[in-house]
Amino acid sequence: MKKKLMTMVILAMTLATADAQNPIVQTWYTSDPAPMVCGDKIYVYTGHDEDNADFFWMYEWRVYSSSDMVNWTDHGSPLSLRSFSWADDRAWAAQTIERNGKYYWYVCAHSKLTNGMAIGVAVADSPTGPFHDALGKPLLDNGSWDNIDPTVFIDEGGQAWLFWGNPTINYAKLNSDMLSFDGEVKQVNQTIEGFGAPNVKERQKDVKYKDNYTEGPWILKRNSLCYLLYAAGGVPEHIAYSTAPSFEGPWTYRGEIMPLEDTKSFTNHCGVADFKGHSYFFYHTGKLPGGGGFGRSAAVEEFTYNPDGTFPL
Ligand code: FUB
Repeated sequence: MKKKLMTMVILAMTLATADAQNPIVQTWYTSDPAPMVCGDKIYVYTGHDEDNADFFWMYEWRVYSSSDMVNWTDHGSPLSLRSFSWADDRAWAAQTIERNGKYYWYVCAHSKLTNGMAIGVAVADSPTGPFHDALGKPLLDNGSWDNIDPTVFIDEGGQAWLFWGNPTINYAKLNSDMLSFDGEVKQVNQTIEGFGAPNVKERQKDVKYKDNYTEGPWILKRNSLCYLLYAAGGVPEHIAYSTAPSFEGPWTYRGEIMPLEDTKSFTNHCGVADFKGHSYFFYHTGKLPGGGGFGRSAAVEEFTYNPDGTFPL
């Protein structure tokens, strides 16, 4: 976040959560944090970077919860590559959502069926599991390497939306079973107005665009406004966002939420949640001792939306 906001946020954190520390978990590397509020707790679903890794060789996902944003309970790893018979590598970014008392954990992993990245979904009766592969096969597996970083949101009409992709932005409506698509998978047309740069294939080498979508989308809807937050700028990544009147667009580029800073990680990945009357922005850094670009850890800052719904700059 920009300096002014950081100062404000640090002050707010000092006043509101005097003992909060970043990274929020200091015993494991916890990448790609995805918050979910359930009852009086906030859960954070993360990836798990291996110690001393030289790539994103990742094998499991983990869950943490808190009642006060200060103390975090480790619920272990209720989901791993072993949970998916079709997956053999790269347990990358994921997100969990509740519907009708069931918890759906959308993941991406390397598919041994197609040798691409695929999206799968696990289900449980509790936010901490046990989770199992809900379909026994991927939800989407077409051999593409773009199928990473699923993000999910259920709007006020009960429509569930799934977005994902690097460097394309793809989306589909989910049926109310949360296990199948309602209609076809669509691709967002990236434009300068919508995302700071056109679709990758249309970008010109000599042009300096004001921004560009890279990966790690996070969708939400608040006061009738749809938000798409994302890692941007290639590597190193910062976090930017776009808004639209509907998840089908048209999208308007809104600028950076978390500009580049020395996070010691060349990737970033965000998630946002409102919890007990406060808004929180989750991201990851490589700042845990021994960490770095392949040893990332979840962190969080409190923020306040501007009156018009934009993020503070
Ligand atoms: O954690 C592996 C990959 O790194 C994620 O899928 C991306 O969003 C980036 O954070």
